[in-house]
Amino acid sequence: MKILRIIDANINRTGEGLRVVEEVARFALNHGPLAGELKAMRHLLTEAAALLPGGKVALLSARQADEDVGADSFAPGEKRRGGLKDVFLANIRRVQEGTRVLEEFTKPLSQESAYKFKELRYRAYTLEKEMLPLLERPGFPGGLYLITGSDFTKGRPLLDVVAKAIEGGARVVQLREKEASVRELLNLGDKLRNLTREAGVTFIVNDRVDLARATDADGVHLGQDDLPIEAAREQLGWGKYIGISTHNLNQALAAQEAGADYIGVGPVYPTGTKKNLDPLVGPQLVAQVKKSVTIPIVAIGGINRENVNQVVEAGADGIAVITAVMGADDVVAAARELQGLFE
Ligand code: TZP
Ligand code: MG
Repeated sequence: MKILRIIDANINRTGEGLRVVEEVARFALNHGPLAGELKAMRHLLTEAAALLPGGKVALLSARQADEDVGADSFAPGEKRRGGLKDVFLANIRRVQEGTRVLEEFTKPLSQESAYKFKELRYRAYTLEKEMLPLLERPGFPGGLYLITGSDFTKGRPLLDVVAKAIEGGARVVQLREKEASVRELLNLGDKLRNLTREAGVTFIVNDRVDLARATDADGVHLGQDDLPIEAAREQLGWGKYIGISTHNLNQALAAQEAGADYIGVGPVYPTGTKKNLDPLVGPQLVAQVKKSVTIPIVAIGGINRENVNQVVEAGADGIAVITAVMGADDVVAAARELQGLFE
């Protein structure tokens, strides 16, 4: 009876911890895959409990919550829980401790059940490792997102132009040089990494996860035919940003579901800088996607000072441009004007 009481209390503790962490994953991080894993863990907890002799009924009859001598005592720090991260840590800890207690006390009653509690504990460790970096890093920055393009600088050195764009307020810089070799990209990437790091600007590598890792970029930007988000995530972990280009609502929804940190939506307008351009989507798709996803959306394709207001009105959180900044006569002023729309 005493053992059943311990088991009952710890099933509750574990289930409540899982539920709190699930709410963080779902509503604070908008994170489909992690929320799904937490839901699956709650089911496993229920399954493990049902395997115990007497099942739920026996556990309930052992419950004496009103006589719990520990009910009024707060653990140190319990009243001073700060942000989401603290809530997360306290509750994932609760799950780990609860499942350890369950494993120990159910062993003599049901090996099978004890084994499931053990599995849950290990899944809680993995989850902690994956979810913590997400709570520690800020959300993807909105505003001006500059994409490099050495051919569009009007003959000026690329690094000078990028430095000027940063001076004008660009929040993100993406390395994208379609004609360059991997060795050239690595070289340029290292330089851009230094420049952006010093300025506190986010650095993203286009297409290639290996280069994102090699340059210690903040993330990667994928196309629909590149490595899938899940595979890129395996390589980069949750501490890095993964963005993906989308050209319709279904792709946008799938990207969010797969755990993308932001999505590109486009091409909004005609552009001369991309070969094999997908069909134009107009600001309409930006507005439609904005209504349907919660992750940041970055509009792309032919955006300039004349049409930018339309995409801002459509709800874009950021704008990704090549020509409007790389090719501007006054790069600082061009960047300042575009970034100014988001401040
Ligand atoms: N993807 C869709 S359009 C585009 C890319 C990379 C190019 C955007 O360049 P610009 O000069 O801002 O139109
Ligand atoms: Mg690409």
